[in-house]
Amino acid sequence: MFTIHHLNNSRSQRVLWLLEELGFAYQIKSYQRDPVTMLAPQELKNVHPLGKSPVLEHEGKVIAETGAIFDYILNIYGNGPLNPDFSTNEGLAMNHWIHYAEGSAMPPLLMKLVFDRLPEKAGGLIRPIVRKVRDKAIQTFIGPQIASHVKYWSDALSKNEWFAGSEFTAADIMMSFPLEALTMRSPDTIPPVIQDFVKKIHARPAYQAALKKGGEYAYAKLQEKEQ
Ligand SMILES: N[C@@H](CCC(=O)N[C@@H](CS)C(=O)NCC(=O)O)C(=O)O
Repeated sequence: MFTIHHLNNSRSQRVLWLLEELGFAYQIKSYQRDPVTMLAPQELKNVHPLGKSPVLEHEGKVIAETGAIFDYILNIYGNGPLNPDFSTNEGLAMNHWIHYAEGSAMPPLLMKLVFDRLPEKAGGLIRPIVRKVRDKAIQTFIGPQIASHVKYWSDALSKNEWFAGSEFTAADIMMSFPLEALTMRSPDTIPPVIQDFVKKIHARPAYQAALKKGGEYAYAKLQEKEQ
């Protein structure tokens, strides 16, 4: 049995969804973010020293980092529709997107989130200066970085229906988080092809089943708006 250490409103939603798609049984150990700092509770550090979610426990093994968890679960599942063989173009593409999602796509999105919140954290006197620093960083570095990633996603989804080709794979589950995060935070800047992708994944029965079991997940808001 898989145990997922799952934090509300977080990336670990993807692990629940992957397990639902594969039809694997799992249990959830739930943790709540601190409503002020948004950090995970100390308790999660008892499971893994970084204290971040997701963490997977299986047969005495403790695995952290979403990409590593995906590799572990997919290795148990073997090759199949969601996990094309590594020697095929689809398998290679899937592996790229699985590692790209956390390695390259998320860092500029996280930087934007941190810089956006900087002025409210600064004291009254220096707030205008901090605001200027934020604007400059977003204008000159973070914004162009995000734009280049968004174009990369749009080009991929304009060429093929799914990230790794014509079939839905684990790469689409892994890529859901950066796409949902951006769609939620800056809906007006999202090209239609990305909006369509997010709508399509939200309509999947396994996505909805994972949502029911995982609880609060603000990134599925688009779906709520559509209903
Ligand atoms: N790259 C890591 C990121 C893990 C991570 O930052 N998780 C967030 C949830 S989205 C977290 O636990 N945040 C709470 C905290 O940092 O205390 C992964 O994909 O597993």
